[in-house]
Amino acid sequence: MYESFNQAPPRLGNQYSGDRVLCSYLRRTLPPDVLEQVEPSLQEMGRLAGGHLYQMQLAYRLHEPQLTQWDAWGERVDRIELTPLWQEAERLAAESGVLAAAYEGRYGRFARSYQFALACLFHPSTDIYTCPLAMTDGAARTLLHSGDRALIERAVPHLTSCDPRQFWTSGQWMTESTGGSDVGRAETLAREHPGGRGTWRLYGRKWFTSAATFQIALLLARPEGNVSGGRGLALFYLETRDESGHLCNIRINRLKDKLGTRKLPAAELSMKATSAYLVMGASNGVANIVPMLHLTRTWNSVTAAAAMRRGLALARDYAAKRVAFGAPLSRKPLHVDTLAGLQAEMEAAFHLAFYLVELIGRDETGEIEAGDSELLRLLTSIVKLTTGRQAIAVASEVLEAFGGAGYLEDTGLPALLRDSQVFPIWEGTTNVLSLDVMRALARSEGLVAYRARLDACLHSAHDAGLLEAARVAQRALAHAEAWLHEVAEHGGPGVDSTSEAGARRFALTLGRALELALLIEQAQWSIDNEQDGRARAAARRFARSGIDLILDVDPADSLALANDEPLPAG
Ligand code: MFK
Repeated sequence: MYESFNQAPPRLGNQYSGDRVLCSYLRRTLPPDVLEQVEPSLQEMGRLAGGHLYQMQLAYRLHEPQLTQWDAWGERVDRIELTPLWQEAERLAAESGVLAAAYEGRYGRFARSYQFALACLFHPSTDIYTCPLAMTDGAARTLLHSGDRALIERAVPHLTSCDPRQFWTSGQWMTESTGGSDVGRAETLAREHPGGRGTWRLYGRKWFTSAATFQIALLLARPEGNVSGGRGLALFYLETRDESGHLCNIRINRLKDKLGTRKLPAAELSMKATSAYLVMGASNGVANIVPMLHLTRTWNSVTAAAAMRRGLALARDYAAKRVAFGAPLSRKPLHVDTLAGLQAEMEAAFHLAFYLVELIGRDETGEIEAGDSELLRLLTSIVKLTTGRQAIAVASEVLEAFGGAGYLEDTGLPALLRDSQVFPIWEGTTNVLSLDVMRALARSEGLVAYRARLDACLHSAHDAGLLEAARVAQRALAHAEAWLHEVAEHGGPGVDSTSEAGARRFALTLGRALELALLIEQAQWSIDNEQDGRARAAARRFARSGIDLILDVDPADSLALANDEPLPAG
């Protein structure tokens, strides 16, 4: 029988040692003794990510979590069966210390860089098991920040345990059907339990929670009689299950039927007289959950970069082996040009996300200056919104780089795009975070520290091949500052309709300009210390990829276009 041609599929090698960007960044930023100590575990995670875990991902592609609500005899059970890869990831996450690395205090301010390097390797091969890890990290940090000794002693050792039998994950329950963004409209009611020694009873429905594998949750509810809005909400802690593993007065209504992240059992659930404890008082819940949001948004940023990196690793391997029109794609100028643009986006996103991680490391060890604290608050939103948009653009192009194979489910490739679509949506949409940036700037000097950091990166560059790229970053920031000055003059402090309409372009410009500056800093270091020009190539390419996105837009045009309202031609 005639044997037709079969294309060899893309393969992955060790995802740590094969990652020039991550390895070079860690060589630049970690003290050599720290790098020496952490490298074996990064090698091991890289080996698993490119091997066993990736193979499982492909083998169990069709498995999805199953919710069983009733047993055969009519008992409500709400049992979730996880996919085989999630079961494996749960064990591996604990044993390899993807969370514990940030809490065991071994590497001081570098602990966060190590932790997120592990997460970067772990994420693309574990079907978004990083969702419960992000929530758990956020919960541990929020509880530690609360200073509530009883809750800290009860929960934090579990949340940061390396023993899978002791390890707990946390949920984050904020979103209700009244709003995923306007959280202050939440309807969940809290009643103090008379004689209950500080226990409360919660009543309500959470429309979208993180992975329903949690042993605890941090959530928002409104103590009876409190004012409306975010100030009237309070932050609560609850344990979801009793000793025998049954949910306590919580019903899982359904698992959410999502576009992507389908292995992640995100749930809608109802609470009826569910026991909970206040964290940090009976009001200001939105403000009190902010430490959790900051960490989950950081996870979002790092994993967006990691997802881009995975897509590129596959596309690059494929380009080397796929022959079309007489040559491998890796030798075709237009294909090369396309992949080069994607690589530059990914490297930019990586350095921005890891700069945020560095700031967190310094903040948690008390080694941060006041200006950088304000920068950290500002950047959390900027980095999340910038990397989220990049992840979708890169994933979409990666699929196209495979031609028709990128559109076929059994290659495993379409999931890259579906899973990336979530990055700009959950944990704050691009627009909501852009408005957060405007609010933060109205109250703080974050932009001063931002400029100082950008200038420091650019001043480090002396290679002639980087100077034009440095000028692009400078010009973008100058334009952003001028725009901010103009809208402040026009509308006063705070967010008015002009600044609101332009907030997204402004925030993305700040994100992309700092990405470019950080890339230039890395490039200069890599030229000086590794005699490697690839980061410089990334900086030069990224500088030509639309850094300054600020435009003059007529609001009347926007109203006419968005709402199809009449617009006189005169
Ligand atoms: C791999 C990663 C996996 C991730 C998996 C996720 C699965 C889970 C699915 C979800 O749960 S997604 C839902 C996530 N939801 C959000 O992220 C909420 C998005 N909305 C916002 O962020 C709104 O801006 C916000 C809810 C905060 C607005 O609410 P309010 O009630 O209008 O609050 P307001 O007045 O802006 O802020 C209240 C206080 O919090 C203020 O402080 P003060 O009371 O001291 O004045 C604010 O300054 C402070 N605050 C708000 N945002 C802050 C902040 N402080 C610091 N940083 C921020 N970002």
